[in-house]
Amino acid sequence: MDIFSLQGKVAWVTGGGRGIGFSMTAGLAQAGARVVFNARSKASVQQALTAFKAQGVDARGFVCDVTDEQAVQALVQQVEQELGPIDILVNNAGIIKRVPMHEMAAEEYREVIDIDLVAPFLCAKAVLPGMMARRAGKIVNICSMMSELGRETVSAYAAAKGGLKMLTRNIASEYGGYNIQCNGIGPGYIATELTAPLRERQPDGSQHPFDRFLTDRTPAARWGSTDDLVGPLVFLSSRASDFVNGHILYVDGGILAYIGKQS
Ligand code: NAP
Ligand code: GCO
Repeated sequence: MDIFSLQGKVAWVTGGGRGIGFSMTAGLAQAGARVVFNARSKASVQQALTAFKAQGVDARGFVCDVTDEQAVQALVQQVEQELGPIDILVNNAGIIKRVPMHEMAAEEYREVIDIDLVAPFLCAKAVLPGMMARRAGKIVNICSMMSELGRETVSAYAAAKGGLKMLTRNIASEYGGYNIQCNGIGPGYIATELTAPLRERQPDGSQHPFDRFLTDRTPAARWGSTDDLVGPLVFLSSRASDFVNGHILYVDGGILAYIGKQS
């Protein structure tokens, strides 16, 4: 079953220094890829390299803010000179701001859109020419439950992730003829820094209301772990998915299929 092997491939995971991106970077390496990641500071890159080394993962790290088109282009050029063509791009870098929309500043809204929706466009635009020339490539965009559902306080994030779903489908439509597959992964609720505020214990030591709500709303009755995303990503990065294009693979423990437990 070497159709799942990534041997000899070069993979770039944006924001791969921690959280979901860290596990995905390690998972792609374990599947045989040479892996590259970026973070916004040298300290973050160094911290991640130390953690990767401790796990026996030989990763290359770059300081790059994915909203900076020149920096993105420079990263791709350097990687392609030093390691060879980028075969797999994982648009993972992302932020969230939880603010009631009527109280959200325009600058806050724009920052979320810039990182979660404009940056995936910039990174895909940077790798597409090489993929087109080679007539092969994999782009995986990390979407969200909020690509399908709304909830209070996450208007900017839901707009960005809804847009990312359609950007995924449009890249698939526009570049499928070059044997480039662009798909999305829609994680459910995953235990990382980004969702830590939704799990932290209340002052009286009780469970966070959202934590209880979420586990009741998930057939698997648990939060996802970053490792739950590795298998789906290896699939969408490998030959095994060469005829899968424009698909959003939800890895959510069944949330989107479930009306929720009667309380
Ligand atoms: P996280 O732990 O906060 O990590 C976010 C990563 O994105 C960090 O590595 C961060 O790097 C990087 N990043 C943010 N802005 C950046 C920028 N402008 N330039 C470069 N890197 C940037 O979040 P996470 O939970 O792993 O989320 C990763 C992705 O999964 C996001 O797209 C998120 O929307 C999505 N997602 C998360 C969940 C969940 O439940 N956790 C569910 C669905 C989707 P720095 O070190 O530079 O800050
Ligand atoms: C939130 C959470 C979610 C998750 C994820 C769900 O505040 O609702 O942060 O948005 O991060 O995107 O798939």
